[in-house]
Amino acid sequence: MRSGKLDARSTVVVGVASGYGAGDPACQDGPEVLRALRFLSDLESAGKRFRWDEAIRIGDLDPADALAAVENIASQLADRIGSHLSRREFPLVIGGDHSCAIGTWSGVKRAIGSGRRLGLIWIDAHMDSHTFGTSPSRNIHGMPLACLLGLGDPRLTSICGAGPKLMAEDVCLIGVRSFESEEAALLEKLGVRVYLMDEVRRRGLPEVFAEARALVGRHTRGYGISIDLDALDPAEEPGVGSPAPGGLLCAELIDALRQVHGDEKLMALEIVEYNPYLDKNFVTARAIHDLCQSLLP
Ligand SMILES: [Mn+2]
Repeated sequence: MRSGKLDARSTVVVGVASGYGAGDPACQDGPEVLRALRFLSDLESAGKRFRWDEAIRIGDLDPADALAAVENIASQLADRIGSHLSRREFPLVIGGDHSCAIGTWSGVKRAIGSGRRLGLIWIDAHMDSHTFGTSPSRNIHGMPLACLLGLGDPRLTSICGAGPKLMAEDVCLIGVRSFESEEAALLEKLGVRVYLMDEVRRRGLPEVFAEARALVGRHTRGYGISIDLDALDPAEEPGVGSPAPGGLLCAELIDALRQVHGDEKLMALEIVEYNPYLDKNFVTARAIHDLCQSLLP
């Protein structure tokens, strides 16, 4: 095991019981199912310091008001992330749909301070870079990256204060293969590096991932990793919110994440869009466990 400051930190899992940003809310039950399976708690027996936090829920809000629900979840999650980081705990966020990323990374950005920059590796079949102006579905889980870059509904871009939480040159996407032209145009205009699945296949994930890490670490205090499980190939991993054929293999992503183990610049990890109702024999639940095991301190 490599040494590094991160090895001293214990991991706290924050489950986000929210599918309000998705067309189908099934992902909201993902954290509860994973907790009941005790897959993640088993990491303790591998010598990792580990605990589950109480799950984040909307309480008495009207779940039909998706924007209010996502805003509420993001705000709670950002506060929770801030308190964990202040205790030097390593936050592992388990979604829920991907709209929770607005809360996770806004919270990390606030915690590292206004004068410092945050990098982010976004591993996803999609770009998640819509706004209400461009999204055909209007589902907010297609918008979190745009929000974090400062574009979108003010109720979502002003979590933890107005303004972008990420600068375009500190962000990259890996594994993309399903997107709308407006999203691609937005990311290109901003200058965000996108590693489409074709490029990953051509160069291999280890090389692409190493380059991505260098990119998000170059001008930043630290960086995060956000994994949408639909980045993985649905032929292997059925339990995801929006399957898209031709994705990453779980084993190659695990190998890539091993590069990160012990990296003190890794601020938090997020794994989202687990749909337990589409999972078969908990194979995708097991994949989440294995992904976490590969890089957690
Ligand atoms: Mn996503």
